[in-house]
Amino acid sequence: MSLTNFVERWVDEAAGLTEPGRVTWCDGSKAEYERLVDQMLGDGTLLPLESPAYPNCYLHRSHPSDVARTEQLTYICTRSRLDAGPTNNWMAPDDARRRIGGLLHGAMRSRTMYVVPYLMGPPGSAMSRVGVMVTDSAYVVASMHLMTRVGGVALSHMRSAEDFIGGVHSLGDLSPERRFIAHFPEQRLIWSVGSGYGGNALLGKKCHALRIGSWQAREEGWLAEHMLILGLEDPEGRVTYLAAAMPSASGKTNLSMLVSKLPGYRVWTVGDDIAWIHVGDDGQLRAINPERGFFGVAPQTSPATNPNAMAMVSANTIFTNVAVTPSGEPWWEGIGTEPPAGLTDWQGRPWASGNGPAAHPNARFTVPASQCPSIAPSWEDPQGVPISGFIFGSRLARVAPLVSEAFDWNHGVFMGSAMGTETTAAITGKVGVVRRDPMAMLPFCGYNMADYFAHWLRIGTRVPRPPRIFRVNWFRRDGSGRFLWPGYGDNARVLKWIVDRIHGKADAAETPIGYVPRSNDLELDGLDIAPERLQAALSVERDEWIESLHDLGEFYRQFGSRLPAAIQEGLAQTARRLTT
Ligand code: GTP
Ligand code: SPV
Ligand code: MN
Repeated sequence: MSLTNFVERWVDEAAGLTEPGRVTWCDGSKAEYERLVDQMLGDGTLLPLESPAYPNCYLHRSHPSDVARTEQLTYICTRSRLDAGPTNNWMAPDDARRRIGGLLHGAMRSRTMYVVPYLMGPPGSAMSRVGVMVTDSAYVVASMHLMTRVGGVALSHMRSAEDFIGGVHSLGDLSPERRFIAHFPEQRLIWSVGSGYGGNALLGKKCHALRIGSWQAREEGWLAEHMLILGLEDPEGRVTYLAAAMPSASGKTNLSMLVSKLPGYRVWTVGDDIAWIHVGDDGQLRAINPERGFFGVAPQTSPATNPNAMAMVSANTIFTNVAVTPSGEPWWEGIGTEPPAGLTDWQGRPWASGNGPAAHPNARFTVPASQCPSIAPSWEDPQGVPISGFIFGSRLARVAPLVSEAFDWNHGVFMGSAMGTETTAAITGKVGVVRRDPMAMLPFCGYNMADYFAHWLRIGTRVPRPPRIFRVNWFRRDGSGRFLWPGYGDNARVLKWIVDRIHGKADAAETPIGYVPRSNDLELDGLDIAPERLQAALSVERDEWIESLHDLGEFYRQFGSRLPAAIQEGLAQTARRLTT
């Protein structure tokens, strides 16, 4: 049987379950994208943005209850509950097949089922992987066109008949009551019903590239991470590549394409959300971006905070849940202009001050990565780019300093595992609640997080000179709630310190939590910041840290004996350093 026959048989099974009126195979062509857009303009799924400043740009308004990822409805369905671990929702595969199968059964009656073969990763890369998803949403198909490589290119990268992840997606009735995002890593299968929202519905992204991907990565000895990839070019023209994990809506897109406020430094973008990282033959870690587009947060994106993003979303972009001006331009809070008279909000209502935000706080843009002015020449290199440093960043008003460096690999893995963060609008639920989010993977690790820590520790033993590991926090605040650090383009100053540490050129103070720069270890030329504010951003407060370790101990306890000794030891050592 040929490779495609096997895919066809799987698609037939999906059709047997969902009973579509029609089946359409997608080829990923421009003509196909245009047909989908025309059809969606016809049925109101997309609205045109009439402004000539935004050619080929469209607005999609989602169902008002379908605006973000729903972690409480996201499941890992493994035979053994322990393999999903205590931080994931778990459902037995048979139960899932019954409950979710019931919702998918006949879900596409009289609708079109689109078959979308997609490639995650650059063509020609041994690190790239194939998925085949079926969906009854034209918006999902068009978004997959922008975010992945769709069509024959996918099927031609299958290494064997069963070398693909299957995904079944249906909008269902969009009710959160009948919504599930289920992963069957043992069957290489994803079932998603009841949501059209990005991370729930574009199955190549979080479901495949992170949850199933992390499972495969552990089996095959690589890493699938919620990380941006960037190259920092220094004044000598040397480019140093870094990968940075940060929780949802916490600065990856911004950092990956920042325009440096430091003369002579330049950031090159390889990816903004996901990194697949392999140990190369030369013992060096090499990373690819499995995606080919950006699904980025719109609010607070402006010519001042992220000029590259503003430039890239001015054509061929699908906006979701933004507001729209009377002249047909997208608008959101923090875009840099006052809300114009006659603004229409994200739900299509006339906006008035006092009505809440005009754009949904998790409004997004979907755009081809190739349109980013800072896209790295190496971004589709089949060999990936060499990674010299890892950054773990989160959103914390207190405790974590602007930047610190781990003492060594194991200490860095401990540091990542200990990360806490304030929740954001990228997930439904309460915003601003501090929770543990190890390596920004809490919602995305497809297996037991304790085993994930062990996997990270093991990777460190396989590379002769493991990358340095850093922790950043752009979000520390003063007593009145103002950010201490200006962030955005000034984060280049922190990147410079990180890269200088890697190349042995920058100084730091040794503290109980790692190496932390003193004010004069950072390049501050041209920065207008009060010395005491910078001091506060860099400070390590013993009492705050000791308090945070209690909570961390609680978090670790749920893993029982599966928690690696080196992680427990990291906690014990930090406590000792803080109290002596
Ligand atoms: P996902 O796509 O959800 O994974 O998010 P992301 O990590 O790519 O987040 P993104 O870069 O889009 O950041 C979203 C939010 O963080 C926006 O509100 C930004 O304005 C804010 N943000 C990003 N960088 C900084 C910074 O350096 N300082 C401050 N204060 N806010 C920042
Ligand atoms: C995130 O929430 O981390 C995102 C957006 O990158 S989504 O793809 O919707 O998950
Ligand atoms: Mn993300």
